[in-house]
Amino acid sequence: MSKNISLTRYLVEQQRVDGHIPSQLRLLLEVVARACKGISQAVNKGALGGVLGSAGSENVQGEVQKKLDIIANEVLIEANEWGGHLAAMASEEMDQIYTVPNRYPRGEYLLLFDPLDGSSNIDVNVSIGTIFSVLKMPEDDRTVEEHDFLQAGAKQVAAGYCVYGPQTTLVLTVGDGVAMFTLDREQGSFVLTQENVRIPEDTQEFAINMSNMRHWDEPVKRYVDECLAGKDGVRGKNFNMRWIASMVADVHRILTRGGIFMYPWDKREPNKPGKLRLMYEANPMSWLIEQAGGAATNGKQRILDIQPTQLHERVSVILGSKNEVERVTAYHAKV
Ligand code: P6P
Repeated sequence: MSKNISLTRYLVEQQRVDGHIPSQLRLLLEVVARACKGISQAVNKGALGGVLGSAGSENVQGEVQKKLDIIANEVLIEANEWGGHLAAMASEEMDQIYTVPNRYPRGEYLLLFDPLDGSSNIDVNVSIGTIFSVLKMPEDDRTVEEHDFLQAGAKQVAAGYCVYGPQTTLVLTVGDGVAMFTLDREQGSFVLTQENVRIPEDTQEFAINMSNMRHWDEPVKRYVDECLAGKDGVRGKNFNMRWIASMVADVHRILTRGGIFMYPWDKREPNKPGKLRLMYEANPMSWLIEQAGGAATNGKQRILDIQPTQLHERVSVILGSKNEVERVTAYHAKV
């Protein structure tokens, strides 16, 4: 890989050479990346910036908002509302959609994001991240409404995340594979550090919150029990377990070295299909995983085929190394 290909150059080449993305989408992705740099700065300041701790409010999910949740949300809104590439935005931190104010030109894209996923890890200095998904506005001559966002994940035109860890790394797909860009703080720019990311089809590493074991459905219990049985069991090999409780960090590990991530439906709240949100967590992560040769289902169907009915709906998530996801999904089919 030639040295120092910036995100800008990568996107220009995706636009000019490969014709994968129109200029408006390139501009949108550059603005999102710039916003992530700003969020990274705020996250890195931590206690020095007075940004840790709770904001004393709750989001639409009924979750306590951290100060950085709100800061990250504001950074993304302010960075994206004036550029003319968006019609509206939707965020985990906002109950309603945010339509671009009339004082700004309106574009043809819809941007959805979880501005700071894993925020329970903020105060303990564990990796967190921003997840984003881009859809096209179905029509371009009327007021945007919430139902315009309710498109299956397969309709995404771009998706990615920025993980704020030992490095700040932007991971992106526009449908032409997955590329990773590491923030060069001296240059202040994202530099291409990996492209054509591929996930091994097999793995010996699973990620799930084991404290919920007694609440899982049988297929998940069977899969995890077989992993725990190791080489003496039906799998004939030992498994390792990881759970960072930050989806961005767990998915980044899987994109980097393989693995399976599961946040399945469980009996704690039987009326909820899962904990994670479909539109701005599961869909963008599932597209990245599939673009890297992995698979992503809700146990019964491909996540990207799910037709959403609500903006903040939740979903059961099983994603990662293809053969492992197919195994867990097959166990569900036998129920
Ligand atoms: P638990 C973070 O709050 C999050 O939405 C995901 O990033 C993460 O995978 C999951 O929830 C962790 O949930 O129940 O293990 O704390």
